[in-house]
Amino acid sequence: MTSPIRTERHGDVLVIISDNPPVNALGAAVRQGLEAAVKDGVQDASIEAMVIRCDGRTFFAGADITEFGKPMQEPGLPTLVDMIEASSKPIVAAIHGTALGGGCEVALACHYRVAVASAKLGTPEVKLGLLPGAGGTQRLPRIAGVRMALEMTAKGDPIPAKKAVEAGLIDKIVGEDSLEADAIAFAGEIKAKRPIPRASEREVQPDPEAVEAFKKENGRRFRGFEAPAANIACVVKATEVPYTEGVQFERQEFMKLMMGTQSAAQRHIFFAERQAAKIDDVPADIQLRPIKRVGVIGAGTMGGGISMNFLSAGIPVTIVEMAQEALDRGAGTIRKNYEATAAKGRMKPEQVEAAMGALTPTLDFDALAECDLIIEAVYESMEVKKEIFTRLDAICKPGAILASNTSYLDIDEIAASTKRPQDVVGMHFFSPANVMKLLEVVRGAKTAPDVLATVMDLAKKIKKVAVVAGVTYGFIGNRMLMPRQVEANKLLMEGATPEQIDRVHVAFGMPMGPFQMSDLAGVDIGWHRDPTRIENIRDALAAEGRWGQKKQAGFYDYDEKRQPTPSPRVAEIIEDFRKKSGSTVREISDEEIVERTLYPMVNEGALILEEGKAQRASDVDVVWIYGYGWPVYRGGPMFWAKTEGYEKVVAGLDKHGFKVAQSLRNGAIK
Ligand code: T1G
Repeated sequence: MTSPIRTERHGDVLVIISDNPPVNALGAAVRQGLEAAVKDGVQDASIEAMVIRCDGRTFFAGADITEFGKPMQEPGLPTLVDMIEASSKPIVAAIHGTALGGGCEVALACHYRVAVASAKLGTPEVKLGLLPGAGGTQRLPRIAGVRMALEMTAKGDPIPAKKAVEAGLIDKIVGEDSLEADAIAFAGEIKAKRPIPRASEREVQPDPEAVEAFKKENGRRFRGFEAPAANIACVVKATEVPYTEGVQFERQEFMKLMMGTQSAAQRHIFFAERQAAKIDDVPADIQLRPIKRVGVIGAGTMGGGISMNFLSAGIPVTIVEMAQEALDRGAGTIRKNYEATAAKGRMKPEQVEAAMGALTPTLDFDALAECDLIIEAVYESMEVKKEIFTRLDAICKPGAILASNTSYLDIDEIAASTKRPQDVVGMHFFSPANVMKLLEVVRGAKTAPDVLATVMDLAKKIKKVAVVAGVTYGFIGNRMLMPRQVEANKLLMEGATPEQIDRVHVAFGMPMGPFQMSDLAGVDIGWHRDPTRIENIRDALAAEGRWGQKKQAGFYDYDEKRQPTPSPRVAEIIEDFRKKSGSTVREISDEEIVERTLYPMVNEGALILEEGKAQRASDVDVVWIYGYGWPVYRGGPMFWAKTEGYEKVVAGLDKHGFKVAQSLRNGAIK
């Protein structure tokens, strides 16, 4: 097998090139090739300096994650980077694309780094529940200081080349089209310079204030995660001991995380997210339909958020409303949201104007005739949606894709109201639609493969994580949410309180529990609006105007900062209902709450898979991570059930009389 590493001589400079698509992951063959090439360069008397660069779209994007958990082939990355740094001849890293994780560590072990302006450097290992395990936590603070090292390791977001220069991580920005030539020239300039700068030999001053400030600032963000604290501990260790001791500590911490369930869960989600984009029975190279203009029906919260996704991606949008006032309000909210983003420095004013310039608000429904994709985002009424799709069928051009943003309703029934059901699909965005990453793409019985593939591809362009769902009430996410809400309400009747149930979910790692979520979404969502008809606790709250945060009262009372406090009035209402329904009130354990609110979700996930309403279990996990805030370090409901143990989950469900999905009982979830 040919090595992914080759070398080229340019005078007395040896250029070492990696060509390991798609992202030059530092797999065994790459490591072995690099080791051999550097050794040759050191031994070859005619070589004065070396350059390491990569072909393809990026410099090394890290260790090869697919090798994790398998027997490690020598040289390991820590050995390789130390060998590179120890070279008696200077080595220049020539960086383009994203130098991430082990790739960044290889660059830090090189004696100099040049990069194109569009390049990025990062140590995202923490997003895999890990830490930079090849000297990164020891070299970064020595070069860029404690604060920058904490930012890069414990948060894991890459930094642009310009910022890397300011931090001392990059020595020179070179031409986008002349990376190799400029790197060779740079090597020529430094080849004779001595001593050769080795990051591991540099001192780094302790900065306890910065460490404490960093921990304080990010406490909420790191809640529940093990890896950030380990990253911080390694960076602090770098300020206390010499490099050789520091890397031993780093290795220990790395192995602890690698063996843990959190990293296994986060690595699972890394690949699950990429797998979700693949449609099993549709060829990857299917011809996609061109989407040059998008139409959105409804300028409410969802319609506005949906439009922003396309405007931000440079795709013009025609947004339609029934009344001028609603149209102005909708367009106004879009502008306000963009201006708020610009005020935070995350957008330039000219970008705001460009996005708003691409928006065409209109009362004229027929203006949608020129759109390639139309997304209906009106309130949940099958009758209204069928009327809209019938009208779209009459005016839209052949090949236009007709999509509904329904959260629950039957896409096949909506499609049947047109003569082109093959062009109809569900695009279920999550609120706020311009922020939430998840997009459930609902495949109807007649949805054409190229329609599905086009929408899945478009999702990437608007920076969404798309998952294919079949037609079933509530699709994947909401269908699994329903048994949780039902059980949560039953538990209230039997003795639990909203605070207890929510506390268990927050302790589990959810951003909030079922009742806090209900208050955020609106207790009145789906309410029959008849205050005299009180059939459950939610009716009683809604009848009293306790519609949630927007009314500063729901299952909780809220202060002006929207901080929830347990409500004596709600406790009265619950007590009243228990009496009326003759419920036996008893002590409810936290464990029972997990068994009755989370296990049924897993069970529903298994049923969804058995019915073919989701392609794979990992898709279900992606839905809950990106749509409902399920803690990524638990890998999603289906992955969690596996780590929990299917037998334990089945036993818990049996104990409470649930009908268990056969595949779950057999432990055969795919
Ligand atoms: N290892 C193996 N495969 C990888 C990979 C990696 N590091 N990175 C990407 N791939 C695959 C990916 O699964 C997909 O495969 C294809 O490449 C394209 O990726 C010791 C321990 C680089 C920003 O965390 O963030 O180094 O689906 O679809 O959107 O300290 O990939 O096509 O079959 O994501 O253009 C640290 C992970 C590793 C970076 C490109 N590095 N990668 O994004 O393409 S741990 C990372 C990314 C480490 C050391 C430690 C992104 C990207 P397939 P893609 P993209």
